[in-house]
Amino acid sequence: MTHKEDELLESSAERVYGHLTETLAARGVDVEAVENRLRSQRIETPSWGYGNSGTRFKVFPQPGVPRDPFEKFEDAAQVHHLTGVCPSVAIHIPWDAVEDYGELKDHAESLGLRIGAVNPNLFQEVEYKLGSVCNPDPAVRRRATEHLLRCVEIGREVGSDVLSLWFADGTNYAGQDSFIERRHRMQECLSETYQAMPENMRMLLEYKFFEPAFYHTDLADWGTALTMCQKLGDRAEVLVDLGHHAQGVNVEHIVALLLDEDRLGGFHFNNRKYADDDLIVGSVNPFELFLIYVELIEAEESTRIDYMIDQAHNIEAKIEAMILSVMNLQEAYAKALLVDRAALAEARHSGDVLRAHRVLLEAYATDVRPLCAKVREDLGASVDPISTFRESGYLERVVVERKVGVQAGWG
Ligand code: RM4
Ligand code: MN
Ligand code: MN
Repeated sequence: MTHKEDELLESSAERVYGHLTETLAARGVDVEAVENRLRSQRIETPSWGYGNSGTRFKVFPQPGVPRDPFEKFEDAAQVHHLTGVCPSVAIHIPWDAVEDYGELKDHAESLGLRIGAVNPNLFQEVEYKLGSVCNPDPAVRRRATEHLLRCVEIGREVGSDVLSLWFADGTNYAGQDSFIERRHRMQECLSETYQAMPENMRMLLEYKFFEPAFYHTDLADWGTALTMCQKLGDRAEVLVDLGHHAQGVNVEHIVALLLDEDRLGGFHFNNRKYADDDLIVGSVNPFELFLIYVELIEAEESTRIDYMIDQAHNIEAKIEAMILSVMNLQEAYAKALLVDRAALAEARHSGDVLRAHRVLLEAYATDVRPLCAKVREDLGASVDPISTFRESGYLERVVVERKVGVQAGWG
């Protein structure tokens, strides 16, 4: 692009932004406050989203995929650099197991990142065929608990204050095991883990209604996760993964209920069409994402919520998919911040169904992209992150650098 074209583009972007902020101000929106909230938005990306993944039929390796956790952090640093809001990265153990966690921590910091949630992996050992913390064999439960305790330690070593747990535990056939005995076994293992956590650490419990188990899952829904958290203590909270519900479940309602119980700990953002598809967030149902943020807007000022992405990019370019997910989260959040709360409350109280609904539609229909671009620019990131990434030559460079060796991933 020539200098002149560049200037023209810039001035037209400024005009679009100016027009939007004027319209918003006329609607009574405090644009400065909205921009402040957008600048302080934080989204954690998952180390495993940078590695190879696939379906149960095939893993398609991609050129340039990281070979170890250190390289995953390098890719994550690109996402942070271009979006400005992703300074932390979740790790999965043993997928990200290293000899020296201090070294991984230093590496993250040298890239302007920090290590976020530690996710123990309790579903890939042969011993876990009948479950991990719910397994009928006490020796297997011991092994699972030791891994959980080790992950608490790793959290301490890397300066993380979140232990994020998802269990594949469940049964495949009616009669296979006792629901209640399994629940008690889980409670015992988790209490021991909870007791071992340092004071500042929180335990997030993630539910999922099926898969890999087909008959019942021990933590199947928000209720099973919530009651377990209540037994464990205040620092145990529920994590909502957008892909972990049956079709048609109202996720924003669950979000509101957990907020009201003061037990919403965090999110695994992604999107799905059918099951736990782990697709780019906002790619299937952006309206649901917006409605979730509508519930969060007021509550998030007084409670800590960890916003994390949990995706598997099987056929799409991984770093770009992560960037697009973050941009979609910025837009959903921005739109939710535009909701006229006073008008909504008034419409609700006067029983004006359509008016209340239209207040939401008004915000949702606003094209907030110029606002998000401006916020990214303010943060020293990119107004157009995917194009900037494509132009940077990063991928071409790592494709060459990472040619030799084994790529990280599962399968
Ligand atoms: C599960 C769940 C967990 C994730 C694993 C890899 O379905 O979403 O959060 O760690 O997949
Ligand atoms: Mn998840
Ligand atoms: Mn999942």
